[in-house]
Amino acid sequence: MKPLFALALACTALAAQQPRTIHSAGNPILADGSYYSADPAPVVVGNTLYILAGRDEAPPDVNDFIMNEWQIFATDDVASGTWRHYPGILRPDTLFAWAAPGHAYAGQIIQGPDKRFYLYAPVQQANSKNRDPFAIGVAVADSPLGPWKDAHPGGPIISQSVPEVNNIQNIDPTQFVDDDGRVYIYWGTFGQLRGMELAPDMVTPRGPEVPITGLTGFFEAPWFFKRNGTYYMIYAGNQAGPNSPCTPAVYHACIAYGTSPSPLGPWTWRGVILDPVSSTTSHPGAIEFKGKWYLVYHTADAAGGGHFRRSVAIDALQWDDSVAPARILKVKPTRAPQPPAPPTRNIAPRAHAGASNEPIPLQYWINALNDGIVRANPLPPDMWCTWTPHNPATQWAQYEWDQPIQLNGARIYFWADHPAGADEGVAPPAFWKLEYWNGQQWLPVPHPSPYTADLDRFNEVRFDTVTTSRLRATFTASGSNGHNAAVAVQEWEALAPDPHP
Ligand code: FUB
Repeated sequence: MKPLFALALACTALAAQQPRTIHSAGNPILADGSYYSADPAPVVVGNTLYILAGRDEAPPDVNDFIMNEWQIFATDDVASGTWRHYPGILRPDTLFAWAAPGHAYAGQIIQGPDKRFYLYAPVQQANSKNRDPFAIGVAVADSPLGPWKDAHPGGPIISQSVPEVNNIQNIDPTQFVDDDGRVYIYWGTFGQLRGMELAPDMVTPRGPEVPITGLTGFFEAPWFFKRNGTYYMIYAGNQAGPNSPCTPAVYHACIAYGTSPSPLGPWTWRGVILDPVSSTTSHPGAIEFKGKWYLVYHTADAAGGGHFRRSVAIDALQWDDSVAPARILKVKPTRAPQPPAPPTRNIAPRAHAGASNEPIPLQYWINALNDGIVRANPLPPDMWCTWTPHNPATQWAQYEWDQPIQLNGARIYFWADHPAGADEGVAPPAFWKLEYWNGQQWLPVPHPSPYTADLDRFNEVRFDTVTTSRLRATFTASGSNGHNAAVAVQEWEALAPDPHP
């Protein structure tokens, strides 16, 4: 496309189409999988709450952010569940003449001192000479629904080369106009958070880029606001560990927050306000609307959802004003009522899972064993795995129930990135066996059917009924000459003789 024509197209800017009405029964707001939504950013205008969101378009078996456009949800009454949905209102390459298509990542709309609306949008710069082409552009409109036009047509206001040279990925912007009219922007990911003052024109950088520290475990997705004179930054954190208040597995994120007495710090970490959600990424926005505070975030909970097929949710956010600064209470995530689960023989979800390789390497998650989820394209926290640079010849995983239960079968869904027989990476085990605890010792399950270790299906073993409170699966690693592959299990079902509700 000729540059002039592209510029004209961008400046024509887009106004939202007629919305469709959504009657939401609860979270996610749009739950039928018809249109996924991620990275919610709320803004209140008069009687309306608008939520800007990206759109996830990745097929179920693709582990990547395929995000070509933004959308808006709007409501005048959160409790009513009635939302107006404006799908596909904006695309990076129609918004900014200098932007490449795709990568419509997490943006935010705020109202400027001139009462106009400014959209800060992380996009990729076409023809960028930077090592990382992500950049933050600004568009302006008289309504959150547009029509939008580039507020800084010369290019992005932030990239790896403007206004300063930096080496971070310049995404996830959040902005704020303070009571004194001063304007601030914060942005960053992969543990790097920057802050900077902007001029009241909302686009001209006014200060140096300041690294923001003190926000324990900061990973990405900052959201900045002020309440009763205190500055709050909520964000996706990923300090991981078995005893971490944030997340057991490094791929997951909690939403944590910190406070500061001034816009650019110093920041004090204050705690976790949302436990890890069903998608590996978590992304917050907080806002007061009609006297109530809300947290918006995304999950993988919609029909057909996944880590790259996320959907926006909204829940009440509550404050403890008895302390100073006021504390944000932990948000209780809610879901639309679900149909009752059908009776099942699988009683593994009632067990506590343990393994020989505890503490489990932080990229994996022991609770993936019995979470009932098998994904077409799992990420590390979707499985329990034994991988280390030097894999031992045997490892085990174990279930323990509070009460004795009866079992007569088990099913395991393995994951591998190397074929059977490999002596490196993750491969199906050469052999595995089941044992149960009889109160004194481990005994082989009686009369087991043949053990298999195929991929892409459950491997089921049937055995004579035992009464026990512990079941153990021991895996003999694939390998040769003292070199072993690791074992990974996405799901391990423990089967009772009869289905239970
Ligand atoms: O949607 C793409 C990325 O995922 C966002 O930039 C991050 O905050 C995470 O939500």
